[in-house]
Amino acid sequence: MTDSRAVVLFVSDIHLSAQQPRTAAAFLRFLSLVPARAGSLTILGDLFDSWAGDDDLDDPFIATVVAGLRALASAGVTVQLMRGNRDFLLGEDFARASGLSLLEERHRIGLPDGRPCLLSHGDALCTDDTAYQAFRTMVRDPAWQQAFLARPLAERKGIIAGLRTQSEANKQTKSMAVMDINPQSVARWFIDTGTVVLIHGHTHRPGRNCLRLGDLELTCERHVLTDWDFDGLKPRGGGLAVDADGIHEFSWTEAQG
Ligand code: LP5
Ligand code: MN
Repeated sequence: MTDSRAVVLFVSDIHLSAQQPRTAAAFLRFLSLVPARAGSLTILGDLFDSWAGDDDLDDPFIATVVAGLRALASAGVTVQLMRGNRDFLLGEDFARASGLSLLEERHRIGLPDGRPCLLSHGDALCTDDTAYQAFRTMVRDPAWQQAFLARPLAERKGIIAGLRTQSEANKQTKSMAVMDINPQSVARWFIDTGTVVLIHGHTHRPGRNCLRLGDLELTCERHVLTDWDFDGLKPRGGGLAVDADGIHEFSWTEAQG
């Protein structure tokens, strides 16, 4: 049997917000049980439904999440977090308060079974969604972020609420194919980084896909993480547990413990 400390867990797209209390409760319960099951937890983006800036750390809901993460670090679990398209403004103050380290987009690791693996939120691979990519380029610019963060917190939250509504409306007009990752972009990343496994979230289409890189006669694996939602009609949550035996999907239920 694998030593639980050797297990690495991956989750993403929990979309935590005070307006989704069941999802938050299920995720906090999950966090409290991680120390008994794994030595490390990596969150691949969109932990929060949106993030207006680290000056929101006093918010009572956010403080509860920070305390849940901090307890993991105190129990000796290594916690890492990559920013997603909803919470790319998460910064060092949040990381320090939560006892975790922030990962850059396209983070390369060695899996416990020895294979080189790339971690990503996944939105950067949706290259057919040109409207989103233009928006992404704008908001990932450090000067733009500095100017945005200089606005009052309440004003930022208002802008983000408007954008969320707009984003949901935009998605009704885009095809599923446009909003999925582009296979050529994935192949490019595998070649550029010398990896053979990719783990990402964002698309909310969990599963394992194989990609054959013809020139290299190599089959690469892409694993997509599920999103979490215990407030809607289709309760769901989970992720991947990786150990020396390989990559295993796990699902989480509200009653689990
Ligand atoms: O998030 P989701 O799943 O709904 O859809 C994403 C893409 N949308 C987004 C936008 C976020 O949902 C909005 C919240 C982000 C919080 C950011 C914090 C601070 C930034 C504030 C910026 C003003 O990521 C969606 C994709 C979908 O994934 C699938 O991949 O399609 O993309 C869009 O909907 C973007 C549109 O296509 C383009 C929008 C252009 C709007 C420009 C307004 C600029 C306003 C500037 C104000 C200062
Ligand atoms: Mn996302």
